[in-house]
Amino acid sequence: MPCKNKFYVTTPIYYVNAKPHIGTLYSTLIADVIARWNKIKGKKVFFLTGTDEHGQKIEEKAKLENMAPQDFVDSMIPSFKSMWQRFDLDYDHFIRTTDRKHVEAVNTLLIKLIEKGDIYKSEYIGLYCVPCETFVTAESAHRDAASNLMCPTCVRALREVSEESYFFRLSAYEEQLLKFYDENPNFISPKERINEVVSFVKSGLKDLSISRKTVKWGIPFPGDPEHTVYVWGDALTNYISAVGYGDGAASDKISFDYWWPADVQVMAKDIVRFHAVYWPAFLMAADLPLPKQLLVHGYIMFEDSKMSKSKGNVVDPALLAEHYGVDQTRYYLMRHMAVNQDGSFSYDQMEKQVEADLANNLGNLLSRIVSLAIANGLTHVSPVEQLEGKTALLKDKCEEAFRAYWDEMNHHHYHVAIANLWTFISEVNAYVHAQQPWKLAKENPELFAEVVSAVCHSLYAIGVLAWPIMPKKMEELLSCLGVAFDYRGHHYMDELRANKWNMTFNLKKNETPLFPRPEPMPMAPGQQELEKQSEDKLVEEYISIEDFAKVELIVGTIIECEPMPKSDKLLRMQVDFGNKIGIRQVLSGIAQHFGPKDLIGKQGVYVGNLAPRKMMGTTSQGMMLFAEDESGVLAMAMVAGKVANGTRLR
Ligand code: ME8
Repeated sequence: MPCKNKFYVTTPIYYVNAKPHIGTLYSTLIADVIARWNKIKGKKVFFLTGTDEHGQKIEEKAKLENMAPQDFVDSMIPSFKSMWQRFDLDYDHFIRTTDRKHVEAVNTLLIKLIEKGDIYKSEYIGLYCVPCETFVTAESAHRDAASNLMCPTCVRALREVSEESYFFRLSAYEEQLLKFYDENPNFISPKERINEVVSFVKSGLKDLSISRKTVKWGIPFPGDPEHTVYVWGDALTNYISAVGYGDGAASDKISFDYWWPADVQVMAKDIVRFHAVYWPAFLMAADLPLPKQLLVHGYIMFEDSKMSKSKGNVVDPALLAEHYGVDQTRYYLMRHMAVNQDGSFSYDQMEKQVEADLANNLGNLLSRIVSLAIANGLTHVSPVEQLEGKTALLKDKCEEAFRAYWDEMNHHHYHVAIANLWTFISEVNAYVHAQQPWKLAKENPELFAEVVSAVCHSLYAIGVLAWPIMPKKMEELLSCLGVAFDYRGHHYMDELRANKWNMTFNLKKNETPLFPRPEPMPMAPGQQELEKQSEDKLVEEYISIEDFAKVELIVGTIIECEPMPKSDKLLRMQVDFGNKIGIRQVLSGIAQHFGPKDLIGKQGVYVGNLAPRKMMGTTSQGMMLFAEDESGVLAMAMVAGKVANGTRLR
């Protein structure tokens, strides 16, 4: 039965070829905040996350690790689960695309589409990027210095793939999709993102290739096990398989009808098209309801540049949790990043924000008022009968703060919601400052009790409202007020909306400060020195992937080789680089190391896009690569197995 009171939120399922990082943490954190926010709104919540485990990329990574694909994917799961646990990401289910139930659901979905006539077999010819697992059109491909077509996302070489494939009739859903976007203007949040989706659909949808013969590590295609299901047909289905789609059991049918459609599906901008076009089309074809909303967030960068291992700027979430604390990290990410924009991570900024907002503004307020009240024998705090003056004003501000927070949170404007709430905390601090309760304790005990009660009611509202962002710390804050937080069976939102300020509190001092002042992040050994060096030095040491992609390393076989006349160093070779490039002449100064007989028939590695160079009046159209050891002995650079001439190294 569809239920109004349920809330189903999902994250993308992450590829297991990399360990969880701050980007994947960020998406999962947003989903956790949404889940918790809905829990305190009284909804019954299902929060799904998981891993995407099939495909060529994973197959290749497993090979690199010398492991069977299943063993490799199994080995990656603990790092995800333990990281999510570390950050209190309280998911209800962790789906893996290798789960039996998921495999069954993919089969059920595809059989339904086959029966409907929405799937047919044909020939696929296209440019394919292996790392991104995506086909790229020639128009959108990037061109390198030698005009080779490269992936526009990762700037790596594209492979031309031609094979038999099953196709999904995506083109048939163009009109239906446009009508859906038109009728559901809130389908994508932020709204601006819908424009790029609409123009993509309007530019004409091509049918989608949904199977591969060349990829072995995947779900066998129903009725044709020579094919495996191509990545998106497999991955997207996780959102329905996790809640029982395709399972014959009656209980799972009930579960599916109850939870589906998802209320919010969280992802970054990189995968919007798949979720906003392919996914709804699959669901339309299967006569299933569409998700209510996609929440699309920006990318986290490191101090304005992309995080990458070679730059040494990948932020490790475990280190952040260890050094600053879990909730401090959760706070910083949610407060600092505007969901709809890219944002940059900086240790310095994080330290400043944690110190100002958490240690000073909120932490001090709590410890000051609780210590002062207890020191003056006030542990049991009662509501105030008649509120007047500054206290009445603060109560009104508390109500305003609730309303603003409610609106912004419901619109996914988390950073604005938090900023507003922290403005209220500043107002509570200003109220304390103006009332001077440390004087009132002796001079006016009645007003002192009123001030303490007002601050406790404010802190209570803050603790509950900020709970989705910092669950453990806010439970700790509330326990200092004598409140045992439990969202189950409690109508916190109704209570805060009514803003009655009719509670009693039993104060308890915290043993340690709620938010200790953050220490600067110590740098890894040697890093301090590195930091001192200029940007230029760093640039000298590292090249970007784009720079690397400019160098075309290709494999070729020497078919002819002879000493260059009048030279005792140069050899002149004719090298076969395959059909596309052909035979090129390469000169190399290696005659003192190798004779023609050593080289003819050998397959080596060449720089293919070096500008042609004349040597002794003869042109060389490539550079042969060698390894030279300290004693000057040369060894020819080769690939481990025989490959087709013209194959590019990446
Ligand atoms: O795309 N900043 O998996 P993936 C913010 N398996 N978010 C980031 C980020 C960054 N720097 N880096 C990654 C896949 N993300 C597919 C998804 S879903 C049916 C299949 C987050 O491991 C963000 O949510 O590449 C992005 O969309 C997702 O990780 C991509 O994860």
